[in-house]
Amino acid sequence: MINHNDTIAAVSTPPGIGGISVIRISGVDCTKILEKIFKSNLSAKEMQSHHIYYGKIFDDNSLIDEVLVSVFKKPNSFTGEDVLEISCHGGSFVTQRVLQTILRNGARHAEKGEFTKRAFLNGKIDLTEAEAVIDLIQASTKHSLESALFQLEGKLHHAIKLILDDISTIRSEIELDIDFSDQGLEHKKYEDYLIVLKEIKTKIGRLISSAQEGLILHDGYRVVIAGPPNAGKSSVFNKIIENERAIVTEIPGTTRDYIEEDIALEGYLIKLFDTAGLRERADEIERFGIEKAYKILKNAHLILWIEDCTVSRETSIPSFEGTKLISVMNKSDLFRVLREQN
Ligand SMILES: Nc1nc2c(ncn2[C@@H]2O[C@H](COP(=O)(O)OP(=O)(O)OP(=O)(O)O)[C@@H](O)[C@H]2O)c(=O)[nH]1
Ligand SMILES: [Mg+2]
Repeated sequence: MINHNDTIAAVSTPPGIGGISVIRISGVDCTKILEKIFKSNLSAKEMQSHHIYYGKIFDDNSLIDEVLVSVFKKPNSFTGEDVLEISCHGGSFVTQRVLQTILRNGARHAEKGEFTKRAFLNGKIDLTEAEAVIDLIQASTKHSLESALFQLEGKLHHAIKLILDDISTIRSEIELDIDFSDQGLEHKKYEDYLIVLKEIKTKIGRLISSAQEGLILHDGYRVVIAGPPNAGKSSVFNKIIENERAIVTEIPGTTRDYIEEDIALEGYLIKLFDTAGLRERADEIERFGIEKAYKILKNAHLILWIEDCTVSRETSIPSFEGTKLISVMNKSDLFRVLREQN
């Protein structure tokens, strides 16, 4: 279990060679740790919230780096706890040495998303914002990033709140009507309530369909390459990902288990699958692969159905409701050769 009374630290800038790296520390021991490792004009206790201090980080007596420390005292910080942000010189060696010094002097390495979790637990951000910040940290493509930012701005939260307000208003009106029904007061007609309720239902429907789009942005668009054995599925897969990831041979039934690769296409995350060739007669191992292929196909957004155009179709094309399908006739070069021979 995570202990929220301790002090956590982590590098909060992306890895790599940058000009500056920022290490964030949050928790009760911020001042104590700073006293031990940081030398400046003022002592750590004298430093004020929302001020930046120049000084040097020492590990015992050896100088590691000249840094700037931003101080945020609780509750006016991102996590709601005492927070320090140490800007040190970029480059992973120096940054890691500063971080190791902080960890040796009383902090624990933060788990992924733990600063955000603390901010949520201390009431600094709501749950949708917390999820969005974690998505933002992990966003792998431009569109996922935009979707995370959209959520972060609280638009989802706002849309849900408006619907809840509508429901609460109509509920009070109905309750009032019931309570004072015997007093001859004018009240809304049944049909009027129905109109408002239908509007609420439409708004909820719109939110649900936008969630589907959000899911694709978040988890990726699932494109599954399928078709009969030896049609050239793995060749197409390798071509798309520009890597010889899947084994290609002239033996039908080469691909047994499915293979998955993530690619970015115009900012969208695409999850591309290569699957075992589908056929009736198959050995036991191949049959396992075919079963798995059908499971993957059921959850596909798009099926790329690959066939060898020189052989007649034996396997029927699977169809799943809501799944798009593009049929590809492969080995067209062989077809040309055959035509020329005849
Ligand atoms: N001439 C020609 N050969 C191709 C083409 N595409 C694939 N091949 C060959 O067809 C054979 C089968 O290709 P794969 O990509 O392994 O086919 P697959 O559909 O993944 O096969 P399984 O995994 O066994 O189901 C290999 O020898 C490929 O080199 C093509 O467009 N033209
Ligand atoms: Mg294959």
